[in-house]
Amino acid sequence: MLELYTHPMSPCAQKVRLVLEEKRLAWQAHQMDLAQKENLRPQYLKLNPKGVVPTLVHDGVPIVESSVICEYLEDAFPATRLIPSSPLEKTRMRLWMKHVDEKLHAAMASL
Ligand SMILES: N[C@@H](CCC(=O)N[C@@H](CS)C(=O)NCC(=O)O)C(=O)O
Repeated sequence: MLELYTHPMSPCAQKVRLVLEEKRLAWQAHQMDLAQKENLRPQYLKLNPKGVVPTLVHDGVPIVESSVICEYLEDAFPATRLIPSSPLEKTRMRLWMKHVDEKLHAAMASL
């Protein structure tokens, strides 16, 4: 069972939702109310000590950090491959991941 703690405006969570959908996996969403600081409640901090979304819970085991979650999904569900096999293409994919983590996410936070 795959559960995702998410928020509609979170680019990090959106990245994981895209991977789940591209791989056509069944998953359950837990919409977090960030405005009400639901992410800082002790129950959620047990899953994600930084108190941020997304958090993926796979068969009861929490996995944090959006890029790490995406790579986990690729390893755990290899039937639909999203990471290219060519070393050069893989490098380009990693640069895009880095760009989202370091630039896009920061820009969205400013907005
Ligand atoms: N490096 C983390 C960043 C996660 C992050 O900062 N998430 C934001 C939403 S995009 C969040 O939950 N912020 C908490 C808040 O706004 O209170 C990841 O990629 O998962």
